[in-house]
Amino acid sequence: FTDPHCIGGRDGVVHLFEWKWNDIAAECERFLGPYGFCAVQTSPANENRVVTDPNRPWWERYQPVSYKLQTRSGTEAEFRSMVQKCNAAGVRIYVDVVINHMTGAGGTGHGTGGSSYDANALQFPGVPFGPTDFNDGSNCHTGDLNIHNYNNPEEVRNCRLVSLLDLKMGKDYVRGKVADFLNHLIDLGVAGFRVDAAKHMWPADLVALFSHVKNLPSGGQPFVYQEVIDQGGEPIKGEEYFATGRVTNFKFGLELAKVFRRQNPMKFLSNFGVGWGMWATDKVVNFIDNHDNQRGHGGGGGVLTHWEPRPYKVASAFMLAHPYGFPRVMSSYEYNRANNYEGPPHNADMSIKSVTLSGMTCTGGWSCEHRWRQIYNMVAFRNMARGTAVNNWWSGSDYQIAFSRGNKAFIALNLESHDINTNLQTGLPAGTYCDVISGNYENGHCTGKTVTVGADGHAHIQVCSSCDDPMVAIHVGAKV
Ligand code: AAO
Repeated sequence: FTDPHCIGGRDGVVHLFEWKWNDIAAECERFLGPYGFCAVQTSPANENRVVTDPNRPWWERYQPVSYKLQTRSGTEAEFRSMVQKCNAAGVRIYVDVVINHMTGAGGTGHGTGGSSYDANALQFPGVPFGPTDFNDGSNCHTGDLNIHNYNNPEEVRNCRLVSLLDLKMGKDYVRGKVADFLNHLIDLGVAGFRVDAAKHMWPADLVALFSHVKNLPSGGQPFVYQEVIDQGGEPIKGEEYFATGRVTNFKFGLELAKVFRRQNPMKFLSNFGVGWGMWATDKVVNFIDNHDNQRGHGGGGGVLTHWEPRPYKVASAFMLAHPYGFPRVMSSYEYNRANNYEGPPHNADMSIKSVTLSGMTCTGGWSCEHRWRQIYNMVAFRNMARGTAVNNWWSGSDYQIAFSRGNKAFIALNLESHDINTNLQTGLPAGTYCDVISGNYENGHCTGKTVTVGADGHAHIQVCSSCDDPMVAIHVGAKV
């Protein structure tokens, strides 16, 4: 479950949060394939509750009504076509699967696919699930059936997360319905799953569930990364979930936010990864921010986001330059930060707006961090450096570092108030390289600065201190 099934030496996934399937298909063909992204994480694909108060918040998609593939992102036919087009472009699809629960308690209504639900009577005829398919007072002892105490693992797994009706994953019938859903996605060509709220399910139940999930048509188990918020300080540990895949590494973004906000010296990154008390490289999915913590949900606060572009780009470049773990790039939309429930850019009828482009950048309220040059060029850097270690580590002062990835790539980062202006070992073969932070490498030419590496691998490295992007990055795929 830990193999991301990347095609052709790619590495890393972009979360196209709330994008429509047709837009993702187009993005795979016109951008993600050509620019070397391994995969897309989609928003939940199955039918969810239509929430009207507040009006169509992003979080309605975390309240399943059935496993029909019909949401504001599109129909099953559109989903199928997206997966086919992305696979053909060499880009894998991982789906965010919400399998711990159904809707919030209370109320009746319908879902995005037209199925009815009755959250008072615990009836979800679109699956169907009924009252005996949910945890209740027999194994959740909090009185109101909600989770209050994260220090009690039984409560976290048997009671309701923010009142969401908690499925009895210990029951064969429930596991069967969920396995059918996951197998259907695999039949459509999906290569992996982000398992929402995995912390709220028993690890043994997930083992039992995934024993019913088929292998990919191309061979091997699907890629599975489980959302377990473990920042230390609670009894539930991420490593309890390694039997069924990787775990989302929430320490990663918090630690890098401290470093790139100059609260912890960058030079200490020399042993970043396992040396910082984080899990093994093949057990983690890393990210600077996610759709929750960028807006204060799910352990929010503290992380860097696109709202702070300068340190965010530096942190993202470091994540992509460093070999530790499997990276996830967040691709956001703009929202009123006082209303963190705001859904994606939408039309008057509340349907999601298509992503629009102006040159390389997105318009119409879509932030598209993955189309920022400093980020997509570092995806290419990472692909080129694949399989190499950190070498030639250098730190000039607390907030100036540089390192190479074997003899394939080299990066220097500067958060001091004075420039880096020195001769450094890059590890690279002699030649002139394009700095992919300040420009693009196009048809053998560089639109930005260049760096000349001598026969001994040394180069004069200058990294500005007061500029927008205080870094320089070169790799063997961009030699002029
Ligand atoms: C909505 C409404 C609710 C309503 C509910 C039902 O907002 O008021 O009761 O509907 O009607 C999303 C939204 C929710 C939304 C939900 C359903 O975020 O607001 O509820 O959809 O529409 C926990 C879980 C984690 C979860 C996270 C949000 O463990 O799994 O809460 N994330 C996922 C998704 C998320 C989604 C769901 C799950 C549900 O990514 O988008 O919810 O499908 C501690 C615990 C964490 C816990 C947080 C909760 O974190 O450790 O496990 O996350 O608390 O805040 C420090 C600590 C850190 C701690 C944190 C607390 O940082 O180090 O450990 O403080 O802030």
